[in-house]
Amino acid sequence: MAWEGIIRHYRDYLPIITNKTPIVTLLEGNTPLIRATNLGKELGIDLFVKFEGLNPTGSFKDRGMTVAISKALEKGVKATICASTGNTSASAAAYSARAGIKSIVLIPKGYVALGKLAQAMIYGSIVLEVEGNFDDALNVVREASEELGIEIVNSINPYRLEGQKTASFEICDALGKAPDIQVMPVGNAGNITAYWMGYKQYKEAGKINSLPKIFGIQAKGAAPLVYNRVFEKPETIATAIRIGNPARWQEAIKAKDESGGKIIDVTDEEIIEGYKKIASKDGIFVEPASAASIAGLIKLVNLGDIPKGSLVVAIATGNGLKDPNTAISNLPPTFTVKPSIEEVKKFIQ
Ligand code: AN7
Repeated sequence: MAWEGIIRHYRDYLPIITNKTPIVTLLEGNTPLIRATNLGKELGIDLFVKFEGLNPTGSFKDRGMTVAISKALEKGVKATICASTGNTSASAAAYSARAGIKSIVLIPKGYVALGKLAQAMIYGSIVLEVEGNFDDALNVVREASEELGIEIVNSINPYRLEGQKTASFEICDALGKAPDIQVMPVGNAGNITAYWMGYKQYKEAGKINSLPKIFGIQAKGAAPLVYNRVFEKPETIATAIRIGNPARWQEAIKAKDESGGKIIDVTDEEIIEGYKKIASKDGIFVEPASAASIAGLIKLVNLGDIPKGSLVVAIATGNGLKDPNTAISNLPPTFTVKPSIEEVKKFIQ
């Protein structure tokens, strides 16, 4: 049967969806779980990458947005609002457009990848660039949503998590069991919360017998969960996770503790190394925040936190094409040649 999107496919696990819920979908989900043979071999583990960058707007946010916008439409909401480092705004804009609902997005001025900004604009959102960071924008959005009665579609909206948990179902369905270990980037901490909810629900339903250890990765300049303090001025090349005061703080700590995992940080240099490595070794182009997964994975293997031979899933949350500037500015320049075979030969050994 053709794929119908995460709501229809996992309807039995989404009790919040009723017969009255109008389903707003772009056929999100069903993303590939790619065996990263080359990097896995180098690290001595059985490594899979869940490529969430292949969702309709290029990130995992679409899973949560299909549910949040469907429920908003059911309620008769006229407008949605969100703060975003870029991917949430792209997804909110697309799904709101499809539902015929107005969307307003607040993004930190100068710190959103080009592709994401273009998305919010073309889907027809009102795009407000805030002179401040994500945390400042989220504070305004919370106030505006309350005062103006506009539906907030950040991951403090519980419907978002309901949709996002379906990624853990897909991983278990593809593997026929739960992985030993999952590694994922953490920003506002909605996704780690959602995955843990999903794994626990699948175990209760008897679909899996074990639960994975969850390892969350933050950028060193934006690592509130690692150092247990708010970062007033978060800074990292991975702008998607440039967040200093995550909304789902306690839930993220709970997911880590209950699963027996850890939350660690990686430097921007390590992120760029992981970014180049997963693309050049296994052909998977992810955005910098997602490369934090890879950087964290390498670090955890070196620290001995991931035993050799483990079945590991790294979550690649967003598509590399969203942020071409970061790729180009961190790679050696290309060569310009005359259109002659002699010139071309000079570059081929
Ligand atoms: C590619 O778009 O917060 O820990 O406003 O875009 O659930 O926040 C994005 C977050 C990881 C972190 N990878 O997930 C937003 C936003 C990518 C992301 C995260 C984000 P959360």
